[in-house]
Amino acid sequence: MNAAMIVIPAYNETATIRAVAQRAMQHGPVIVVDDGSTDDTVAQLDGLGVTVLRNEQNSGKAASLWHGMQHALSQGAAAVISIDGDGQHAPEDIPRLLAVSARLPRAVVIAARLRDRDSAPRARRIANGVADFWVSWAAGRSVVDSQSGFRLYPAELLRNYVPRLRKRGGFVFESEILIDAVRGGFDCVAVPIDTVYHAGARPSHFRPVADITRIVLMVAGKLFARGMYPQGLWRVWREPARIEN
Ligand SMILES: Nc1nc2c(ncn2[C@@H]2O[C@H](COP(=O)(O)OP(=O)(O)O)[C@@H](O)[C@H]2O)c(=O)[nH]1
Ligand SMILES: [Mg+2]
Repeated sequence: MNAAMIVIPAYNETATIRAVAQRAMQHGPVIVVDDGSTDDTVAQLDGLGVTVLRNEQNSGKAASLWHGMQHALSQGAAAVISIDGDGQHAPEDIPRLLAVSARLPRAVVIAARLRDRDSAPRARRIANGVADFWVSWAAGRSVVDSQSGFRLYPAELLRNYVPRLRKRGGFVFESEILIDAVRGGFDCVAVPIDTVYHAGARPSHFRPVADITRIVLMVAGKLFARGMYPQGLWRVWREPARIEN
């Protein structure tokens, strides 16, 4: 198979996973990675015809994503699209990511929550802004919405990538791979999408202070190793982010 495959990490997403998977299936083969859910997330997928991979124990978002990505590569995927299982991303935007990727095959395409940004909680907006600044600096490229879990990764990037997976830093991987991608000669571009925060949704697994601290420490390590990489900061300041529509 030579198409894009869709990976959905899921940890206790009973309420939303079936609809998200069903909508995503309209746009490509779907792999759901159940991360030791203690609810009936897996049962929700019965009869749908999606691939379900399971981690016996909760291993964190990064390990789950990586598991799903490896499976997609083993099936010959040309690209992997990751999308969250909680309904905050619209699978109907997948064709827009694919269209940008067709034009820019060596780019990570981030579905960036640029529309209706004010609907995100203030703490999250601040945390995301901090993460974007540091990730951009270390990448030497303006990255928008570095914390979006909805992206397209070229298979070529993933095939040669050696991730550092940390259980407690489950959200660090998605920042680190952006920096490593740009350093490895890939571009990083954004496609604007809506910001969705449902009233009554389950609480986020992302802890703004703890998770952003982990991300900043990872980035700081990379900057130190590169003599603080002042050219990176200079490039970010000179060149605006690349936003594709
Ligand atoms: N596999 C796995 N997925 C997780 C874990 N924590 C969060 N996720 C998934 O990652 C996505 C984003 O998590 P979420 O809590 O919604 O973070 P937010 O959208 O950034 O506030 C969702 O699809 C979750 O199901 C985890 O420990 N393991
Ligand atoms: Mg979410």
